[in-house]
Amino acid sequence: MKTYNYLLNTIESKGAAYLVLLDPDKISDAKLIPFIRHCEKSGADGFLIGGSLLINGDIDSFIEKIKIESSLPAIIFPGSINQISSIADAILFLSVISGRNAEHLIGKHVMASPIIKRAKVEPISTGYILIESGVTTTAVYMSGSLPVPRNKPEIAAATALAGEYLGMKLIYLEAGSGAQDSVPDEMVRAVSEECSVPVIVGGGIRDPQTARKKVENGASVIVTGNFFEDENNWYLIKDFANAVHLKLPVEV
Ligand code: 1GP
Repeated sequence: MKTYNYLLNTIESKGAAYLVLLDPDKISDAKLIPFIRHCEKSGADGFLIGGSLLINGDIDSFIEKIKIESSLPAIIFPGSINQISSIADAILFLSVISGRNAEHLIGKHVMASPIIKRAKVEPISTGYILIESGVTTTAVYMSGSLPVPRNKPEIAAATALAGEYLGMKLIYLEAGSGAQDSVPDEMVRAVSEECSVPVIVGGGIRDPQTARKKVENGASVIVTGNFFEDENNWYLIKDFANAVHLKLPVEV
């Protein structure tokens, strides 16, 4: 529970947590170290690590490099069961509860659980809810399931509550990496009001104002990925962290 408690404490003390997604297929070795340093000194609260395919390299050495550079938690955000590593601090144990595909509700979990146990990596049970976002995202395609229509906040809220009642510790509202439209504020609010576990919001968040709006509507964790694949945007990490940390004075 160490990493989960760290997230809860961060949410409590800062108002919300800011996690940066690192996809091993999308960041070169040369950029990884400077990016990690930049994120840490700019106020990010941790890293999510994962990708839909993981074609390049192995996840152990990728996470090892992160752990050498940073004391922030490295949390696996798995795209498949080959993304489990004993070097990580935790793994989001994702169930795609917006879908009705048994493989992503329980099937993969049966195969992954013994590996996670042997790796001694902390599993954090997470209800993963895919939200329609204007285009077919990789997450929707790979999960083989339909996303929640973006104009149906009540369906997202009922789905999240079901996840909470099933014992999930986090709810992740996912518009999909590189989504055209982020999760609607109204939906973030409906879900946050309905559940008592922290709500993560990610996908298509490309500016600090949008991140702030999600937090003001009840999001407890904000995730960005795609936007920082362009090095020219790195200088904005601090602005994202400031926008997410509702309870902290703005750092310059
Ligand atoms: C994807 O929620 C994350 O799983 C981040 O999305 O890459 O669009 O920021 P972006």
